[in-house]
Amino acid sequence: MLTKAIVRAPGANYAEALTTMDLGAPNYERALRQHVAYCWALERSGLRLTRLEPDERFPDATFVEDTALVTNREAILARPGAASRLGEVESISTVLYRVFHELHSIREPATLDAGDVCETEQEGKNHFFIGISQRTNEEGAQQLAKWLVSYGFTSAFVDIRGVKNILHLKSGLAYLGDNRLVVIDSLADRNEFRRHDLVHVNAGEEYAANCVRLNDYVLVAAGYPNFEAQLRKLGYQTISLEMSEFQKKDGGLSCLSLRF
Ligand code: CIR
Repeated sequence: MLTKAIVRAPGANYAEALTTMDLGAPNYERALRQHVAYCWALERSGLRLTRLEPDERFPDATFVEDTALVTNREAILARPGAASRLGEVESISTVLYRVFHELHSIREPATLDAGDVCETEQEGKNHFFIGISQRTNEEGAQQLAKWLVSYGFTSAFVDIRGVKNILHLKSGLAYLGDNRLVVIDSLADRNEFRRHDLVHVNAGEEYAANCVRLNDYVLVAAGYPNFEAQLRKLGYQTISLEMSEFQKKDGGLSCLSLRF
């Protein structure tokens, strides 16, 4: 059961956030409205929110997920692979210190964006897929795996450097619970996922793969009716949310919160 989330609304200079997309400049007012709806969905799913102030020193700071990995034992501070995002970790650590006695950190020369980490279960135990990407290097994946072992968890690496159109592992992968992994076609044949039941995302709906299971609900991006219908058929209650202004900056539903 998830009970808490940390969120941060985008700042006025959100348009300066990093992107690999060619979808135009975000509309700030619309981004704020979409963020309000997102927060409402988290609350409806039973989470109590810690809302951080927008931070204009870091135009990407609304994507709080990348700054830390929070597990049900301990939290690990990430070390973002984009230099402009490194400073985002400090304010998140202040909040997490209030909850966890001890925080571990990914250390230089390692880099790790927590958007590259997908928590699942395997044989009843916490199991983590760690993406090696443009943002997370091998050293980062290895440092994280060591911390996870020390908590009694297992992990596997998934190299996504050759996969087009995804920034992070979770841009193309999500865990629904019930041993089910949502996966885009270009990741579906990875050996690492063989023990899971795969829910395939249709071609053209890849953005929808970044969905978030929260207690009794699954948050999905609006505009992907086939995928949403597929989830409903599997018995999930969905909440669909407009995400256009975050998609313009490579962001998805999971990126906008840290949930625990
Ligand atoms: C970035 O390039 O870092 C941000 N514009 C997007 C981060 C998305 N985060 C995520 O997928 N966890």
